[in-house]
Amino acid sequence: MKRKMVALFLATCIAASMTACGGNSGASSNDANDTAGGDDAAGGDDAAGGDDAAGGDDAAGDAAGGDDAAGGGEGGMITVGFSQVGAESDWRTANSASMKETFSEANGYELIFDDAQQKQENQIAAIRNFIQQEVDYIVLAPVTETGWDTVLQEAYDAGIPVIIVDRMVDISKEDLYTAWVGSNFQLEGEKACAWLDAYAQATGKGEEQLNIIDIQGTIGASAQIGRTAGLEAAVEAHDNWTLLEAQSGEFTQAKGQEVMESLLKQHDDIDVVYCENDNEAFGAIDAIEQAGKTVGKEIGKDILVMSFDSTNAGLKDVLDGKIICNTECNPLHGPRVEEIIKKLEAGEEVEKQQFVEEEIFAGTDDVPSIKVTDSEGNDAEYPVTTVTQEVIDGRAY
Ligand code: GYE
Repeated sequence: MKRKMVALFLATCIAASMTACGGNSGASSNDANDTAGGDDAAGGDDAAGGDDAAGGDDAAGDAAGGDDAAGGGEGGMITVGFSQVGAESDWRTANSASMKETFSEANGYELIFDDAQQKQENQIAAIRNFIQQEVDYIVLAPVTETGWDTVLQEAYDAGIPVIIVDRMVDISKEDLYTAWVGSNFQLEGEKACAWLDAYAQATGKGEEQLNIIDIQGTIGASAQIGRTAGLEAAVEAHDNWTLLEAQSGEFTQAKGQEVMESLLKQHDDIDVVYCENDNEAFGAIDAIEQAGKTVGKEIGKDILVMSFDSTNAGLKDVLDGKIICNTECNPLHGPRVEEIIKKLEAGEEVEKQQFVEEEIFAGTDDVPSIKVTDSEGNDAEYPVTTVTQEVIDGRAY
């Protein structure tokens, strides 16, 4: 709607005088797409009214980004097209709920929510659809990191700011998205492994052989890449840790169970199962128990199940002694994305990348805190929360 006004404005300018409104002048100074810097001429911003021939119409690109709205524009709603990965996990459900709650009509938004059922081709189609509908913002929770250049270029050429949420994109030009907000997945993996190391030491098992299984997330998703990398680095750093197998459970309970069932048939010496999310852990626990083995906290006797997300159901399993350590991944991104949009609407700068702070939970109090060394060699200390019913009740997801 707003974009049409911009098109009109441009058309009028063009008819009147090319010099009066060339380049970046006039309607826009939207930081979101300012980086467009004029190369959107190639992209043909037809959506803005077929006037791209009029030469370097980055004004169209810029303005389309929403700055013309300047606080809600003509009293209209802000339209947000959200391409969601799917509904594969409890985390995802909480994430979708957060987005829907935030981008409600009552809050002044029209949300076009698209569930891609874990398929990138569906996400690409959804984004093209959003471009066609001339939404004010595109929000993308990408299934995997690669394969986004073409469609994000299309959004960019149409002048629509793209906000990436949760997993990251791996693209050739950083300008193709405006901002990203999500978790530091590698840090999550490092925290989990630091906990395992400290726990083994604290229980006098630091020197024992640990055979580990990694039930990975969707291959190529940032959450998988980071968590797997964190584990691989820790295995590398411990002579007595062995990674027996790494297989994808696709972040689902069903696949987590299936993978665990088959790995239990191949290995009778598994000490630790490192599940890359809660739902995989639920499936793995079922498989372990059905195979007549125990999940628990005693190294050498039980199979220790580790997990990520710290959803309510995941923490309940920690309380019940089934998951030993659960590293938080916070899904409540709705308000964070809204904050970015509000800043863009106000013409303010936004951070290109924003990491969310997260906790770590355990079923024992043997390890009160963990230390993780970052890539620059700095040590950071994180307290470990022992799960109680009160802790679970006090959480929003
Ligand atoms: O951990 C998992 C979900 O990308 C952080 O995706 C997200 C992950 C989350 O399916 O449960």
